[in-house]
Order: sequence, then C-alpha cells, then structure tokens
Amino acid sequence: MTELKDLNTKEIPTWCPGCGDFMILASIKKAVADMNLNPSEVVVVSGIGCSAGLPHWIETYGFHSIHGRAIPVATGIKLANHGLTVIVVSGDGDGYGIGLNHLIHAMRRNLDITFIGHNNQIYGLTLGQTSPTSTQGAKTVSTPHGSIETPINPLSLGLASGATFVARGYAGNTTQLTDLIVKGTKHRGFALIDVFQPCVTWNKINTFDFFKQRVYDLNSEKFNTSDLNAAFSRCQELGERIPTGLFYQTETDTYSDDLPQLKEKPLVKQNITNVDIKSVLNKYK
Ligand SMILES: Cc1ncc(C[n+]2csc(CCOP(=O)(O)OP(=O)(O)O)c2C)c(N)n1
Ligand code: SF4
Ligand SMILES: [Mg+2]
Repeated sequence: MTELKDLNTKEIPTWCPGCGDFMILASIKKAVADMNLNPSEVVVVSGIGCSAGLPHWIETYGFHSIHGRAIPVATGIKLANHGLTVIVVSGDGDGYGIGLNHLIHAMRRNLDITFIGHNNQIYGLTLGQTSPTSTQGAKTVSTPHGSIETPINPLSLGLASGATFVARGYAGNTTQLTDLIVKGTKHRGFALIDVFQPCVTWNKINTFDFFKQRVYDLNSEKFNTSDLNAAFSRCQELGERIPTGLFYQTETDTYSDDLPQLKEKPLVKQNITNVDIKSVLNKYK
C-alpha cells in the first residue's frame, strides 16, 4: 500500500513560497498514492527550469535531465521497460519551446507517457523572460514593451499532433488536477496535461486571482470528450472564462504495442546472453 508519506523526500523544495509548483507536486504525489503505484515502478523525468526540480522531491525514481530533453530521456526509459509508469514534468519554456519538437513526435507516436506541463507563461528559473505561452502584450524583462508574439496553445497543439488524452488543469484546484493525473496515467497512450501554474515572483498577469476569476470545470457540463472538433474549438476559449478538465480522449495502439521486439516482455527482461555484438563492433575498429 503506497501512502502519501512514502513519497516524501528528506529534502524540501526550493521553490518560492506560494509557487504553483507546490500544488502540482502535491497532486502528483496524491495521484501516485491513490493509484497505489509502487514508487519503484514510477519514474519522473524533467528537463531544466524551476519545475524541473520536481523529481528531487518525490520518492520515486527520477531523472533531472537537460533543457528540453525530458521527452527523449522518457522515451528511452519507456522503451527499455514499458512496465514502468513514466511521468514527464516540464516547463513552458522547456516543453513548448526548446523541447517542442520532441513533444510533437512523442504525441504522434502515442508513447504511453504522461506529460505534465507546468505552464506559468514565463521563464521562471532564468528570472522572468517571455516564454512561448506568454500572452500577447505581456511585459517581461525580455519584452519591456510587451510581447508581440501569438502564444502557443498547448491543447490545440496536442490535439493536432495526435495526443490521445488532452487535458488542462489549474494548480489552484488540486482535486481536479489529481483526478486528471490519475486518469492521464491510467490512459494507455500519450497524455498531455497542461497546467496553469502561477509564478508568484515573475508573472504578475496570470496570477492565482486571475485564474480564480476565470476557470471553470468543462466536465461539470455535458461535454463530449470523444469529439475532436469540439475539443479544438473549446480550448480556444481563453478570455473571461477559461475551461479546465478533460478535453479529449481516444483509444488506439501505443508505440510499444506495435513494436514486435516488445511484444513478449520489456527489453530489460529479455535474455540477451546469446546476443553477440562483436561483429558489429569490429566494423568500427
Ligand atoms: C540549452 C540551454 N539553453 C538555455 C538554458 C537556460 N535556461 C534554463 S531554464 C530556462 C527556461 C525555463 O523556463 P520554463 O521551462 O518555462 O521553466 P520554469 O522555470 O518557468 O519552470 C532557460 C532558458 C539552459 N539551461 N540550457
Ligand atoms: S520563480 Fe516562479 S516558477 Fe520559479 S519557483 Fe519562484 S514562483 Fe515558482
Ligand atoms: Mg515557465
């Protein structure tokens, strides 16, 4: 039985007091405990950024990789041992900027990974530059006259790229976020969960108050989560009202399902004692 306390680490997070990252960490821990996952069968992978410190503060396996490369690392882990539960935590700069290409390909491959986007609409760790999801007009240290760029919409990107589970959470609603993480992790295939995560230090626009006044639960009304067009149209609603919840889910083969080498058992459990790679190595002598 996995209890919440089993997932606590000796170290405590170094995030600024009040940062939305605390709520995301709490939601991931609660989800792992609620699903009664064995911590030794869970791997949390990150890139670089404030959010990327998270694997240090949950007592599962973890991999704090390099900027934008959490997805390739997670892909390797999943393909080597598809029995593991692999969760990627990534910032908006990390996942939707420098690492965006990897994210798109992981979604179209339908790797069985859960991606949690800590979307604070700013580069937090590097002291407040404009990110790919910063709102147009946002004044930051890198755009003192206001950002002129159209922000990325992670949900429509996920829908267009073939993600089979697309959701939006809000750090201020940990009950809903935990539920989304549970559903996304149980989902067979790529789960994109974008999370509005207020950065209390650098983002003075998208604050907890900002979201509190706007967010509502899409799934509290009759919304058909198997309707791709409806999901596309609904995720554009980013004005006075902002929907959160599950937008889209569909079932199809995962990448591991279709790899003949993985049909019987995970790579790490296969007998490789009879594999002789000398002839291959000789080629490079
Ligand atoms: C290859 C590379 N380029 C740039 C950086 C500098 N850098 C570190 S974190 C970061 C952006 C972090 O923003 P985000 O991913 O949104 O994470 P947050 O800190 O907001 O959680 C950048 C540009 C780096 N570490 N490595
Ligand atoms: S800078 Fe922002 S994102 Fe980073 S820890 Fe502080 S509040 Fe959180
Ligand atoms: Mg960020």
